[in-house]
Amino acid sequence: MEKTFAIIKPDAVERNITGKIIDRIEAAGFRICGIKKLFLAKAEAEGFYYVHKERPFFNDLCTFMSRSPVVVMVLEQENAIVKWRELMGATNPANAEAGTIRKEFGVSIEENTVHGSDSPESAAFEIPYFFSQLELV
Ligand code: 3AN
Repeated sequence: MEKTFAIIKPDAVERNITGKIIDRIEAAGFRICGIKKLFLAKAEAEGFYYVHKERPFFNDLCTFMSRSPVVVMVLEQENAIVKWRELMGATNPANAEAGTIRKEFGVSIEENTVHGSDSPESAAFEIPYFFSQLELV
C-alpha cells in the first residue's frame, strides 16, 4: 500500500465542490487516511511549494493558495501516487483528459482545483508537512 498527499485548492473550496471531489476520490478506490480543512498562511504555502521558488509563477501561486481555505488529505491504495495523478489530470485543465478532475472542474493552469504528490520523495516531504503520525488512521 502506498500513500500520497492531496489538496483540494481554494478555487474548489470556494465553489462548494469539495464533496464532489471527495466522492470521485473514494469511487476510485482510495482510502482517506487523514483529512482536514485549514487556512494556509502565505509563508506556509511558500514552504510547501519551495521547489518552485525560482519559477515565475511562484508568488502568484502562493497568493492563490492562501486566498481561502484548502482541504488537505492523505490517500492510500496500491500505486496511489500515480493513480491520484491520473485522476487529477494534466496541470493545465485545457490539456487534461476527459474524465479527470482538472478537466471537469479546473479553472486555469494556476487554479487547477487539486494538488497531488508527483513522486515518493515529494509525498515523503508533503505528508508530514501537514499531518502527524497520530492523525493518519
Ligand atoms: P502539478 O500540480 O500538476 O504537479 P507543478 O508541480 O508543475 O504541477 O506546479 C505546481 C502548481 O503550480 C500547479 N498545480 C499550478 O497551480 C501552478 N502552476 C504550474 N505551472 C504554472 C504556470 N505556467 N502558470 C501558473 N501557475 C502554474
